Amino acid sequence: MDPFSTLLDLRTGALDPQRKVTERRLADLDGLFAAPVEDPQRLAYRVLEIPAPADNSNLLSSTTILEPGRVGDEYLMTKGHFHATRERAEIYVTLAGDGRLLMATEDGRTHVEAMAPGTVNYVPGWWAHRSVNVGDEPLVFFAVYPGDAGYDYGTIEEQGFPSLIVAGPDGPAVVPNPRYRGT
Ligand code: PAN
Ligand code: ZN
Repeated sequence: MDPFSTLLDLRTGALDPQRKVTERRLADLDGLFAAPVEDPQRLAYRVLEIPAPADNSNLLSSTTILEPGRVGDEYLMTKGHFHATRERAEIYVTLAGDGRLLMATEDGRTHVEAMAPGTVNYVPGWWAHRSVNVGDEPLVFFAVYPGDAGYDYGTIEEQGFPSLIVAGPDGPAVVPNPRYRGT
């Protein structure tokens, strides 16, 4: 393939040219939140991808724009996933907003990192990852990952994350997930 460039707007995360776009509405996040979803058509997040061949010789990259808001006491968040090729790592660079990167291993360990403009989060292989918007503005981050990382959403759909990030009286709080079904 030939080299190419894309313009990344460092404030909004917009890509020019914009190629593949994935939209997730609350209806697509069915069962993610403990409380019922009242507005299923509401946009939760968009992923704008810079396509490349999905193999280990290439790097994929994308912007995620995660809207602010809550369902019950849980903040809007991404579905979250392990990489289908478990050992594949990833880098997140936050451009805007206030977030938390919730990570978990298959044996139930949790790790939370802050996401703020300029934060570079390193997600090692074997760690499931979910971003959570704890602020009042869109949370925008740019991600880079190996082309063959892939997505395993099923494990998280079945088991959930061991911990949740909820709105507490003093702001965002990490609490055990009572619905966690992992080991
Ligand atoms: C990110 C995520 C993106 C959306 O690009 O795919 O933030 O989150 P979900 O895929 O969990 O819905 C990434 O981690 N790619 O590997
Ligand atoms: Zn990932």
